[in-house]
Amino acid sequence: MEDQNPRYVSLITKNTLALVLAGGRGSRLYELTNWRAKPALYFGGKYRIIDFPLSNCVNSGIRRIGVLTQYKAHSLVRHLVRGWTHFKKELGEFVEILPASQRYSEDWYQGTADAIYQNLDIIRAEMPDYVMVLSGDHVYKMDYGPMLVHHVESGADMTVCCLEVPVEEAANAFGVMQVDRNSKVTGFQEKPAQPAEIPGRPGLTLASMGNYIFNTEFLFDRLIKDAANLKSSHDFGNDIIPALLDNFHVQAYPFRDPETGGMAYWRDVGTLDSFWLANMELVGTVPSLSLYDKVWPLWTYQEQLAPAKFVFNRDDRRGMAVDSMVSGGCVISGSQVSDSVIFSNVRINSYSSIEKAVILPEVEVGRNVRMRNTIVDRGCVIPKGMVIGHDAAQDRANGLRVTDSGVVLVTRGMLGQPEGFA
Ligand code: ADQ
Ligand code: ADP
Repeated sequence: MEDQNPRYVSLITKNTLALVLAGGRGSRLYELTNWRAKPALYFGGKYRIIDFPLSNCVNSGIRRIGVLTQYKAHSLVRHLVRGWTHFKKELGEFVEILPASQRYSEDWYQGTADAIYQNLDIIRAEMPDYVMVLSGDHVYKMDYGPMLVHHVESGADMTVCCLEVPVEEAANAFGVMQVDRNSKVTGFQEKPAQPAEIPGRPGLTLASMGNYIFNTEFLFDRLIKDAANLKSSHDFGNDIIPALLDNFHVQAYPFRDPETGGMAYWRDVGTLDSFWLANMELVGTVPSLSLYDKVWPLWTYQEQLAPAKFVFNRDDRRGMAVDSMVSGGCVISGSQVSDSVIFSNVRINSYSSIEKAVILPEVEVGRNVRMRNTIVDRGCVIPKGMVIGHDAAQDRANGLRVTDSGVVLVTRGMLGQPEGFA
């Protein structure tokens, strides 16, 4: 097909409207998502999670994009307005913010399907051939073009993007599905306690990534029927997909690494441990996610900042960062940083030692601080001499959150510092 018409993929992506679901809290991130939705959470030194699906859209040639917001949207909206709303409407490109605004009923968005339902008029105004519903919660690089082509060529009514994950990771966390030899979905369970294994692939199950493609008319029909169903929780995974399997064609699209054909990089970063670990992976010598890939640039909002500066103290030979990423506006002065991800405008003062830390923007670390295995939320001032991540009992006594595997979270609230500044 592609040989016959070299513009085939671009014709499909051009006729696609992407709707990114960005209203979820991500409750297993605890205080990190007390004041921001999970898609607004910082990741990788200068990005927010939402930048990944949005960059994927733009790089895939899908340039009509709506972002559906609800929970604690201020930080997300501010980021989108600053970084993502410069598209040219006259070229048929836009990123529009679609907050829950009670247009169809008195309610805020209920489930994910209701969030789309409440924007039917906006879809209708665009009238794309295909609607791509994307989760705004995950970190990955994916060309959506091949998935759209797969959808069109399979003749499906709907396509669900999936990947193989270990059964224990999927249990109670992901929708899982069964497929026939043509990748047609034959069974779907939302967050089962015991996900079914893939035949011949022990220990693995086929999980939904929460990314869907619908033929537009079909989506309208299903959402209108679902809205009238009083028993429905109006959620794609719980209600819409399971109800389709008997009478409609739901196709599975396996997301694989485009170069190796093997397991693709995809991180849910839904817990403090996985958020910390996914950031730590980035500072490894050859990380499985490259942020330096010119073929698949990752876009974000970026403030104009001075270069990161390192002030070396010749007496005790400190004032450097190794195996780390350090963003603009940072000053690392007379202190030692290793295996860490340091976001913009962070100050680290003399005699401190920082190991395996993820430090969000505008943090100030006082002198003589010892910190490891820690996530520091934006705007914290770490008092001089504080020791974090060396003794869990002490951390807890200091009011910090320590996970079972020993990752420590520090927020302004925990330090008794004012939280309400933007
Ligand atoms: P979950 O991620 O648990 O499962 P959900 O909490 O509904 O599902 O979130 C899906 C996406 O929608 C997220 O991006 C979230 O931010 C957003 N969202 C949630 N509620 C919203 C609302 N009211 N308005 C707007 N956006 C909202 C889903 C699927 C599973 C699949 C996993 C993959 O249901 O089948 O395996 O995603 O993570
Ligand atoms: P981000 O770092 O994600 O940009 P902020 O830390 O600025 O987010 O917080 C997001 C929003 O929540 C801002 O409007 C901020 O003022 C508000 N906020 C944060 N903490 C509090 C708090 N404790 N009380 C009231 N509002 C808060």
